[in-house]
Amino acid sequence: MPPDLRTRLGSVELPNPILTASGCASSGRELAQFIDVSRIGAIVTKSVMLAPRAGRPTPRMAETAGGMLNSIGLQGPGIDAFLQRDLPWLLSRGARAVISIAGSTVGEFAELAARLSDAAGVTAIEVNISCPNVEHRGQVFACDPVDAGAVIEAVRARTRYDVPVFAKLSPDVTDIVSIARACVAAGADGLSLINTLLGMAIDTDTMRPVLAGLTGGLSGPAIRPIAVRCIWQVSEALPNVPIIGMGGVLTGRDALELILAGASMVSVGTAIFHDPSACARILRELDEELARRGTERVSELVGAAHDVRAAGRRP
Ligand code: RRO
Repeated sequence: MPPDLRTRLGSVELPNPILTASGCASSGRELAQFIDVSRIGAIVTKSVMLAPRAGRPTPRMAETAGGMLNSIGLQGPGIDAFLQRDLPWLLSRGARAVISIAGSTVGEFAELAARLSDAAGVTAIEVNISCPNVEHRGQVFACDPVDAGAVIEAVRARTRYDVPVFAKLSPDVTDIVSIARACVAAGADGLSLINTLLGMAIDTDTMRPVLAGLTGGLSGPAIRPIAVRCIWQVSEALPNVPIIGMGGVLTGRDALELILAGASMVSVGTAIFHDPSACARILRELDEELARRGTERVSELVGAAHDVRAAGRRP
């Protein structure tokens, strides 16, 4: 028997745990020439805002050792065009659609949630709280437990009861568990861990910052140990809260590492840029990893690395 890859995204069941990571496959259309978008667990869209946005000036991507920096600046079509064009396309292809939303006020997040709740076919909402809060001196929502909780409470209140709400957290905090707890207390059905880390690169020939936006989000294999640590810490503190793990997953083995840390789903992001069929390949590789180990269900391995401590094999 092949391993059972079904997994739960809150109240919703997905056929397998491999998702795209927000921002790395737009709304899924670009991937359709490489993979069958209905075969992976879900497409997680680029964060949608209320209004269309051009994003930051270029250059806004840069390669780094073991990863890349981006400062896209929330480029996107806005919710109206998304609902008219992108969501229907995803549904017409049989894909499950997890919609990432971003706002600069609590009210904007709530309005986006309400607009999505009126639309059919939304599998879940991922709330990207790694945006500056214009009502709070531009401090990033995800870096403050009160601000983070306020967004999640507002989104949960405006989202249909049967649509799970996941909060996507930033690793750029002293204590990610306190932010996770605040989001869950505010009604998050699950957590997405982790967004990129703030980084910067300087061109030593021009002696100027590489990115026009100066700083950017670091992603790729360089950050995988940080993702594993964050997933581990949150899963240890909140073992019953579903986690979508992401951060530098390039192979099925990498996906398994995040699962063992406590993720029940794994998003693939930066890998897509050099291998557009990475999600399908990683799904196949994960299946092979489980089959080789004789694992019947992927759900058995979610957080399994924590059992090492319980068995007393580690302090
Ligand atoms: O658009 C971006 O520049 C961006 C976003 Br919203 C995010 O959440 N993470 C990231 O690395 N880039």
